[in-house]
Amino acid sequence: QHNPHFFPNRTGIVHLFEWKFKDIARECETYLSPNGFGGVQVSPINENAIVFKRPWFERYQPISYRIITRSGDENDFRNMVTKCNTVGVRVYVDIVVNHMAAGNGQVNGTGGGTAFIPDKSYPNVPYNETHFHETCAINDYNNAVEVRNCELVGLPDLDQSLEYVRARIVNFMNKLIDFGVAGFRMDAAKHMWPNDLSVIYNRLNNLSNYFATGSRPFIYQEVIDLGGEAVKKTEYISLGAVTEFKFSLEISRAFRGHNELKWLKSWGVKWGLLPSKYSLVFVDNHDNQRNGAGGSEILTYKFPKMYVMAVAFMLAHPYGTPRIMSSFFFDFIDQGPPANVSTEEIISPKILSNGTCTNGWVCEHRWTEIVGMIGFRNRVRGEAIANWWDNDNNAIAFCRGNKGFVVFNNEPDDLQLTFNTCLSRGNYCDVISGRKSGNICTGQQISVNEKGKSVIRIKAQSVVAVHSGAKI
Ligand code: ARE
Ligand code: CA
Repeated sequence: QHNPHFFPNRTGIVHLFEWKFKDIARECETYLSPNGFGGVQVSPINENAIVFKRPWFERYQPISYRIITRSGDENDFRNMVTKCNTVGVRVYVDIVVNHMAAGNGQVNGTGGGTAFIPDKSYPNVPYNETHFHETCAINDYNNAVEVRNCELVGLPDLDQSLEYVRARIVNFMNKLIDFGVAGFRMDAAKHMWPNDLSVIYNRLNNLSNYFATGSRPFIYQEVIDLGGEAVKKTEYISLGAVTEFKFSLEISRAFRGHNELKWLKSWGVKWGLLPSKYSLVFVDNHDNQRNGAGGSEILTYKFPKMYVMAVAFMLAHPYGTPRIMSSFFFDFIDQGPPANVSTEEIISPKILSNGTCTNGWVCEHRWTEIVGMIGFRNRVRGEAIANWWDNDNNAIAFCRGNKGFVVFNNEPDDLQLTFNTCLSRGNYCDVISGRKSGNICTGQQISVNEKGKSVIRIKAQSVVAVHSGAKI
């Protein structure tokens, strides 16, 4: 359950946060597949509570396991999964089963269902109060029992030790597996007992016929462990991968200039990160781009220069399974996705002729630098880091075998030096400032001599990356 099942020569999971299924299907066909992305993570797909002003977080308040949200219905979801798989892009679903919706009285769902919260009654599952833990609040993260059996921000807490609850969860997840999903993000896994999760995961079907016979679903569990709490990320790694929030924090700190880049030479387990195969990595996610774990250190689209460097490093370095955040613009924390003010329908991203998005969507995954580094990662797969170089401060460079070379300059001034690129003689397109288009580079061109050397100029706070797939 640690294998993401990417198609060959593909990598990276793009979180198309709050996108509609129809738009995701089109994105798989027209952009993600042709550009080598491995898969997409979709926002929770099951019926959720309609919360006043439609904040993004309402998707984390389940009303039932029927597939119907502002992203679309079951039919839209199935079509999307089929289309994405057909063009070689996998689908991972965000699964919210630690809890159900909160509220004061009756709450309405996105599929026309209702719940009556004071009785913990969710008739469209159905769940009643016997399926939940006693009401208590999580205040003390040093108490594992409280973290697992009390309520996360007041959300009624399901008891996954009960056979009835396990069966509801397994049935929901198996239905999605049979539709063709490749795996799941397990929301709030920290708040569920590893043993209960183990029973649930073991009852999941093998993946559908889009996958090799006997394939198990990829599972990545949301366990925020920055140290110093009762629940440890290592409790979950035998069950599946874990979201490595320490990666997000440390990489953000480094590229913010709060820790010299030269230290990244030992990036990986020496930094207290999980072994690579257990580690789902990202610069920011939908929570910490707003607040929460890591807080103000976390780099996001709001700091484009530093953000691009951090994402480029994540993709250039072989550690972990990378996830790219694809956001909508927001001014305040609770702000929901772009939507029609009267119908509250989500507005589709519009793609401009230069390939970037508008209508309120950031589409980080379409930034030249980020998609260029997806191409880099695919090209250098299996090649070790070689020829590490640094200036003893905030400029670093390395090769990936003899297939790729990358240099990061987080100094206040431009840098010009002769580098050993490990590449064969020829001209290469920098995939950060542009791309290879036919026989020309739309950005900077890098000439490598017969000794593998090249004089490269790297602007302050930027990256240059070349690989054998972008040779002209
Ligand atoms: C909303 C309101 C609350 C209200 C509640 C119930 O904001 O004020 O009480 O509804 O009415 C998301 C939002 C929440 C939102 C919730 C439900 O972030 O604000 O509550 O949806 O709509 C902990 C958990 C971790 C969790 C984070 C947010 O361990 O699992 O808190 N992350 C996931 C998702 C979230 C989602 C949920 C879980 C709930 O990614 O998007 O919440 O499904 C330290 C600890 C961490 C802790 C963190 C909190 O770092 O180590 O464990 O994370 O602090 O910042
Ligand atoms: Ca719980």
